[in-house]
Amino acid sequence: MKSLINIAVIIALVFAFTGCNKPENKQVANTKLAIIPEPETVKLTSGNFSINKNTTVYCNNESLLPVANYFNKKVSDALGFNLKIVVGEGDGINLILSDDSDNILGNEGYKLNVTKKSIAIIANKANGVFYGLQTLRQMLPPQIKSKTLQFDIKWSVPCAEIQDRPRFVWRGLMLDVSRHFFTKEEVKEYIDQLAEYKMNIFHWHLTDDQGWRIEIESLPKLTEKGAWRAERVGDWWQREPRGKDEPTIYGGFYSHDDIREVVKYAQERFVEIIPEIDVPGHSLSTIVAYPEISCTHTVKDINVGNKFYTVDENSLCVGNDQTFEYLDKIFTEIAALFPSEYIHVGGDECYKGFWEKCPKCQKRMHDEHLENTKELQSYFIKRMEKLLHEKNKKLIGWDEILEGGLAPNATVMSWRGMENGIKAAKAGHKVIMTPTKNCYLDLYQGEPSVEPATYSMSRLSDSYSFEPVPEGINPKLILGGQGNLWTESVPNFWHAEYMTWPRGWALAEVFWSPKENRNWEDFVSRVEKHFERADFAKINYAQSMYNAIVTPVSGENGELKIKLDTEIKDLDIYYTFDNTNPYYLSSKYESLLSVPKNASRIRINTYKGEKPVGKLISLDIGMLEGKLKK
Ligand code: TNX
Repeated sequence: MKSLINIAVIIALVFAFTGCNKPENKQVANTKLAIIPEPETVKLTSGNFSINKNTTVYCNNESLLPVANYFNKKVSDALGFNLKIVVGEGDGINLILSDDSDNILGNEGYKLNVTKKSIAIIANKANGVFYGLQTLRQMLPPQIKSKTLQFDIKWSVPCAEIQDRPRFVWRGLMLDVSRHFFTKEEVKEYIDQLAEYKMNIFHWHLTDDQGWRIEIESLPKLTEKGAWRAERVGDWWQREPRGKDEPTIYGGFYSHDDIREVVKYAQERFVEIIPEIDVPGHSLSTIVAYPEISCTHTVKDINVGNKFYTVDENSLCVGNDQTFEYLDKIFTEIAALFPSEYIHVGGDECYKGFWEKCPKCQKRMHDEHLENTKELQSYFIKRMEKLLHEKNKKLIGWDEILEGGLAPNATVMSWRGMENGIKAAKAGHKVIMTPTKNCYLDLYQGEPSVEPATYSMSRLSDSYSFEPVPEGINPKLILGGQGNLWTESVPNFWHAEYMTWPRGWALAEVFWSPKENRNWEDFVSRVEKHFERADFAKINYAQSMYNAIVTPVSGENGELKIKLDTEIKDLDIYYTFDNTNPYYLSSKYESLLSVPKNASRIRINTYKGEKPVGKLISLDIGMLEGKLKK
């Protein structure tokens, strides 16, 4: 008995000395700091470091001056003064490139130590220091974007020890600038926003059927004709094609100087830009400019969002050698403008119907012993890979590039689920996972009746629960993942922000944080704090996670029953069938609802206590009954 007591005493002492009995684990500590993406380890210590007019940023190496300036620019508007920035070290904010590379931190990791006297951010590379500064910014009060001084704020940082590094090397967001055009300034703003959440890849979808957005000096018609279409609003695919004499006034493109400016801006934020030129399908804008590289040579209009697929030709002619001459010109300029290791060549959703009837394509198939048009697409992609290789670039394509045989060194972006990514990885190829269900930022993020029109559903919880590495697959082949914002239904920048955040924050955490640190409820609590930060920063976001989830279900006799739910916890749902708006004194949802006789609508809202937090949802009972029958 005595020896048992001794053992218990020894265990208690060991725990006391190692700090294992501290109530504050890293999860709790970060719930307080609310950093997104969640760092690998966080320990809060006592006290604060205060920033004032005398605070100096010390760089131990001149190469860190740009990141110090970036940090100053971000916080000085809010502070109302500039931080002094010098090379050296002292009591202040120290940015430190470590002499001997720390293997644990790698290329992008950092350590952040905040004491009452000073702050130290230590990393092997400037990237890591940049990410440490992003964490530091999130430990400060929200910073307003504009010269409005935040007088009554205490600019202090809680003392803490953080060690952090990313899980994946590819942490991306894609923006489609073809369906709707986004200005150079907007693109820069988007890049700035993603870098704040430690994302490092901006995939720039530059061409599609609805517009060619990058100047190609050797083929000027691509932007003279391909960048402009008739102006339209309204639901995508329901729009009227351009009228006979209608002017093509909607659009725009980036000049070479614009591109260089954006590339530099991204580099300053450690973001690599992956340009995408979508070929051989999705190429209507190319064909509008140069009909001679299509199969039928018919002159066409840029698509305005009307139905055209399979009717109007939008694939390049693969039988025509001129197509490859043009592509060589295009990719020579692209390769010179973008320093990235990879170039994305699209390859998705290529309609092959015109190839079937084209004598040149048929001859190519005969000469190259290709059995079908899938193999013709594969021939095209393999030729593109060689063409890019000559320009010292590697090829990425959407997962359709697997069809008909994958090019030997291609990297695959898996979008139609994970299966094609798995197939490619099993064949030894590198993969970026971006399945629609989890990563498509153009989909609904909550109850469709209160969201702008789009299709299908990908909620915040779908983004957050995404796991890029499938079981049994070598994790080294999964470079990471990315969120994709297709913009058919995104006509302006504030709506692009609305669609991106907070789902993009969830993806940022999936791609950066250790898998075992992920916790949905904790994430939601941090998202709420980031909503507030975004308000200060004038960044739009969606609060769809507060809206009720409505599901029609079939009762015992096939009658309509209504199930209500919420995506996040601690919300009460109130509803009415009497054509009044719900209030916290209305009926509270407890279990499956039966529809009262003659009820024509159900109205629903969510509350936190007595405060409405969701959007008022009003649904026609007949419509819900109709859904049940489908
Ligand atoms: C599929 S994903 C596409 C895009 C559309 C998107 C809409 C992919 C490679 N192709 O062209 O914009 O769906 O969600």
